[in-house]
Amino acid sequence: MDEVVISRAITEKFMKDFIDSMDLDVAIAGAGPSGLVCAYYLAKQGMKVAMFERHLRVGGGMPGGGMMFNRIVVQKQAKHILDEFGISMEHYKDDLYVADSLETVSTLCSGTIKAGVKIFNLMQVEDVMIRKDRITGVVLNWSAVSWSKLHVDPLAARAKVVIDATGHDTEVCKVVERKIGPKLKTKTGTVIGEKSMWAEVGEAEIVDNTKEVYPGLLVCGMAANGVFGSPRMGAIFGGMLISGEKCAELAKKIVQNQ
Ligand code: 48H
Repeated sequence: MDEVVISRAITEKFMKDFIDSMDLDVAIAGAGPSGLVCAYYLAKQGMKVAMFERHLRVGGGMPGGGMMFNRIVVQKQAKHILDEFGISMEHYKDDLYVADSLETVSTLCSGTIKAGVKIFNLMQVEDVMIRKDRITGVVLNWSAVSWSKLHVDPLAARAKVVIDATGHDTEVCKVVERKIGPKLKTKTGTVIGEKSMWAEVGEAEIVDNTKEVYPGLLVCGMAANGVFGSPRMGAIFGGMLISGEKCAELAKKIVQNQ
């Protein structure tokens, strides 16, 4: 057992995947539940997809369940997505089911990677590339660079479609707004910002809000409600899963029409 062989194995295999991910069909910023579901459905349909996640672990806000009680609620309309991954759930009441948030995140992550998606953790999207009024890729850096407040220039990956799945922060949309002004396809042209908690409305509107917000840039999950100014919904996750599924459909059509 040679430590240098182990080191070479890790470096070579990582670099191969990273270099290969510099030309993508779809780049996804954020590996929370909506992004993972979106990536999975895209990869299942033959798209070349990579995800860039700022934190050490994937899953975004899901592992914490509701106020650190690690269970999530999912409504019947999203049950088929948990079934697709083989995630267990228990019927609670009416059209509501309860699942273990850790089982859900780990199974979504495993299914997504097995479907062919490359996930790069500890890497963040800090900017985008724009050509002729279209988003054409993501600008990447190690999260540790910004955490340590270092000045280190980034690298880039080209993508036919970029998806902002950064959750409450709506980071990719905010960077686009900052760089080109109020040109997003929202009422104001800007990121409107999420409204206070109202589960029923938040869950209903998230599906409509999942769409192209600028040529080549789609928004899914909590970021969709943040960008278009809809309410948050607390620890019900069906909307996130359905938004990811819808976003995959939209992204696939855009890739195929290019
Ligand atoms: C790379 C980034 C960057 C960046 C952020 O927050 P998430 O879990 O997002 P969703 O939309 O899949 O799920 C939302 C859900 O977890 C939630 O918060 C709900 C339902 N809230 C309701 C309420 O009322 O509060 O995941 C987003 C991920 C995170 O892992 C971030 O670390 C990551 O995106 N991220 N990754 N580059 N610039 N910004």
